[in-house]
Amino acid sequence: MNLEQQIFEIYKKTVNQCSNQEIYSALLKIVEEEGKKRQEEEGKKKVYYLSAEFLIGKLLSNNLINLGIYDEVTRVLAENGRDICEIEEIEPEPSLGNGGLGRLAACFLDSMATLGLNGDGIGLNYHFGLFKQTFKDHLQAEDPNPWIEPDTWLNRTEVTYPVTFGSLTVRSRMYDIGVTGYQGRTNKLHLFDLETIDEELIEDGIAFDKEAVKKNLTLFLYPDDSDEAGRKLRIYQQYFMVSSAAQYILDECVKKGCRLYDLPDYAVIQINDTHPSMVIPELIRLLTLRGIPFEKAAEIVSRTCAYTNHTILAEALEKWPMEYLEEAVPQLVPVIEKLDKQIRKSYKDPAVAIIDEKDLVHMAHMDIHYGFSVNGVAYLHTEILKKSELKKFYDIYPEKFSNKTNGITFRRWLLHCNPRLSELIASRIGEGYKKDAMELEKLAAFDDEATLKAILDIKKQNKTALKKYLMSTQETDIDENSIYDIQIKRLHEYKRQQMNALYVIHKYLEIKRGNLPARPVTVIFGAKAAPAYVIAKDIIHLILCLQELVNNDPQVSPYLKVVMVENYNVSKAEKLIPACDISQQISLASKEASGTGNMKFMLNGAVTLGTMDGANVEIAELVGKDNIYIFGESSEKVIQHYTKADYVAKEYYKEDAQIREALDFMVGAEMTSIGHKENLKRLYDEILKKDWFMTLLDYKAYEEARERIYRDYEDSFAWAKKMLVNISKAGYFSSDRTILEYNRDIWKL
Ligand code: 26Q
Repeated sequence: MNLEQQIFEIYKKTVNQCSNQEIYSALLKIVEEEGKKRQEEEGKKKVYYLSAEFLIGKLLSNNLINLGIYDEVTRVLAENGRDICEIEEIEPEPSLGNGGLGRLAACFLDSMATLGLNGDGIGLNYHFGLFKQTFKDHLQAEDPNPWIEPDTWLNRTEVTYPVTFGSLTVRSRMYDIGVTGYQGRTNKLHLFDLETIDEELIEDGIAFDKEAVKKNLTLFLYPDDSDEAGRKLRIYQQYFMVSSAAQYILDECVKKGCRLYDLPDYAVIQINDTHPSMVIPELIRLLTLRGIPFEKAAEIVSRTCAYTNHTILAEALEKWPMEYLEEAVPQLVPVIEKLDKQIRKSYKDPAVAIIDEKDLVHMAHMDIHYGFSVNGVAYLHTEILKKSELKKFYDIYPEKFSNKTNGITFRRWLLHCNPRLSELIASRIGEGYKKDAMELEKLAAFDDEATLKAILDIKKQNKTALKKYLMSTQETDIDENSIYDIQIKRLHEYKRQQMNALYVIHKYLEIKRGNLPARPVTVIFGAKAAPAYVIAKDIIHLILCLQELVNNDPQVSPYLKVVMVENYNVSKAEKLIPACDISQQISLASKEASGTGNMKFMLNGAVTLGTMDGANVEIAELVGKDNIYIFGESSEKVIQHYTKADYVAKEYYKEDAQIREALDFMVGAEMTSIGHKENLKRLYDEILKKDWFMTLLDYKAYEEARERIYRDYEDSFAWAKKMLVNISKAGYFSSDRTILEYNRDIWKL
């Protein structure tokens, strides 16, 4: 590949005569061409990763890295006085996911292609990704987030299908994005779009007519489910996705010579949480239409589908009223009823039925009965599924259950986002770790002064880069000599950003009293709240008020700063993570299925302050207790509190003066003069009177652990050793390992 020559062929001018947009456009074409050369022969069997979300992030640099041409492109651009970063800025970020589950799907696609596995993703081509977040009057506001432009990674295909909703039939069209593995093959992400989509439907902000199904199906990443119209639209979207997917999969298999009876030899469908679960009845329906008897069809589909569970939060487990299904997808109703009848015949316990007494369809139950595999996403999560949440199913089908601890792609989350660290690692242990992440273990031996100093140095450079970035993007000045203490993730009460904020209040008051920290601290948050999630939005309000109070107090701001990053997304994560000293992973034990941010931080040399929850448990096991700061009640204790219903937040408030002081401060004069009394008081009441996610239960232990980690940070070589251990033990969390396990135990390609 000669970039200069290719650019000349396209534009008849030299690189330095081109605009950034022209260079971006040319690189897009070059990547597509190079990628196509790696489209390998299709094997007989293929995995179809079905997901309502693929949070792929920007693709340019990642693709250049995976194709092995990043360095060359960067060099040629530099020779022409251009910076690859400026070109990267042009690409809009496709935010086709909400958070962890969508990002995991993207990492998995990268690993499948890297490992040379025949595996495609199938999802929806949302015209607007997750809303763009802005802050107005210390509150979150939401704006549409378009990403499809004339220069795009999307390729329109000629594949189209009819999708029927009762008396309405619409047409779907497939768009493809190439997925290029690192020194691997090119697979595809198929995104189905509605042919009759109408962007004019959008009203103020992110509002739109939710009933105009014929025009809106793929307009937005699924909207909040706070009202009936929204929930129904979600069913329409899901069925649109799975019906298109099922037709495509059957077509593709038949083309390869598959007799439909042999479907499981040609296809394995991984169902990413319950959002695509209707693929099961839809496939059964399609097979019966092609002449296969119902029972046989159900059996074929059961050997083709596998289900991944990503949550044990009751409110996230999808249960659809039969009435909605009758309206949206009447053709599936008799199928689901027959499946339910079969199950009720075999198992008397109504708790494992598909349709419950309230006429709600339990999507997960259908997946477990009519799929051949069920997996959780971290050791602890899978254990909780087996022992409590899905115990009744585990008793019936122990052989179906397994754990697949999540992972992250090291191409994006190390090579791309932290080139300085990747280079240092390569200088010590060679390039092998890029393909075999477990080789990172070799790094542990390099605890010499020069290496430790280099690790600290790189962290400092990344912190300075973040400082500049925050200065230029949101005019916030932070101190690169302070500790960067970061919590970035979706806003949810179980993730307990409110606990972090309470600590900030405590620290603020301590500094006011003259108890100054040994070193300044910068507390950074990034989080979007679901538009209809009132308390989550109140927590954002609290943080924004604290940001204003703390940063503008000349007595405090030299020692403590609060930064709420606006519109936190994948691109911002790539800048924040390499600069982080302390990674906050403080969910209430038992609630975070895995977490994947925790893995990204450790890989980039941050030390975790966290609870024994999700994959933190495995991180702790790997790095040992000296290299992680664990606090808080265990998942067993927490589950016990729920069972006995014996947790009373107010008791902690009554018994502890510090908790009382911090909580009361939330609604005191300083805060209410900045923010809205109504929001602050609502949050105050929520924590004091309900606190469903037990903030106050762990608060004291949290504060103690946080003081301890700050103290330990001061011994910089001891700290650098902790960083080194974290990096060298991160290999286990490569999504390559996760995907190899999926393939070994479930897909068997
Ligand atoms: C359900 C019903 C109605 C509307 C929306 C939803 C809904 C939407 C998104 C339910 C769940 C999600 C997303 C869940 C998610 O991201 N889970 C995360 O998955 C990660 C990857 O496995 C884990 O690391 C995280 O712990 C888990 O929270």
